[in-house]
Amino acid sequence: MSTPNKKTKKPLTIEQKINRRNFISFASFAILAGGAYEGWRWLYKSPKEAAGGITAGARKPLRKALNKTELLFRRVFSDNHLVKTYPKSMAAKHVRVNSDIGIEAAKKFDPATWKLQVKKKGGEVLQVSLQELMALPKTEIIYDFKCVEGWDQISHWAGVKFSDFIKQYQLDDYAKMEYVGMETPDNGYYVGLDMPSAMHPQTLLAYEMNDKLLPLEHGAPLRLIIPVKYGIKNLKRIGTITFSNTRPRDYWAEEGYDYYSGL
Ligand SMILES: Nc1nc2c(c(=O)[nH]1)N[C@H]1C(S)=C(S)[C@@H](COP(=O)(O)O)O[C@H]1N2
Ligand SMILES: [Mo]
Repeated sequence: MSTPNKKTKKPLTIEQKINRRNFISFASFAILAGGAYEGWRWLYKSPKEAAGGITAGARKPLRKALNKTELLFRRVFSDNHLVKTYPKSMAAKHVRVNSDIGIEAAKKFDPATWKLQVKKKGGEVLQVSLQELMALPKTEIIYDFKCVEGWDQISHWAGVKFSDFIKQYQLDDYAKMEYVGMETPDNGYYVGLDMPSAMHPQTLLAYEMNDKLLPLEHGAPLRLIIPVKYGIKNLKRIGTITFSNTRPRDYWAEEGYDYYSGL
């Protein structure tokens, strides 16, 4: 028996094939472009982070992505991943002075009366003099210091490992918290650090540069040297240290820079 209703399918001509392919690629392009545009609009319309927060300026979904990346980096590069070091002969003799927020030359500062203030629980403040710090085991480092503005320089620093300082002053319980905050004595410049980076074996409370006590413009009498981070986190002239489970305030993160600022 024949099936007369069934349509016979003629093979497509070359021209029809080309038209069909053109149509498919245009349609795919239109869908993708539309998707990209909608995605951009979604991001653009999504709320910004609250002003005056710890971080600022980014759209919330972007910050979420940044925070996820940070977590990944913190897991991968935790603890004993060491920053490359160099021989002393390669250290710069003339060390660049970058910026002086919180340590302006015009402000009066007397290193002789300075003491490091460590804020403990219940309002207790541990005060440590430079002489006391210098009596602790000394550690040196020569590494490539990097500023987010694009320059880098091999420089030579010495002081007390932050982790040694924690041990010597029995601050181990504080080091179990998530963050450390450091501020200049005038509170003009301040940084927040995740505890694994602060406790990293190359992080120093430095009082020397090129075998001499720190010059004022490099943060005398004590600065932070944290080689796993960009320059912005290497606070010059530490006045106070705090510990917390929430992010301490951070000068450049408030301006939209990455809070973690890891290398
Ligand atoms: N108190 C204070 N610390 C600071 C800064 C600052 O402006 N004030 N600038 C930071 C930045 S952006 C960099 S790159 C380094 C530069 O350190 P240097 O001047 O010793 O080279 O210090 C960091 N620590
Ligand atoms: Mo910097």
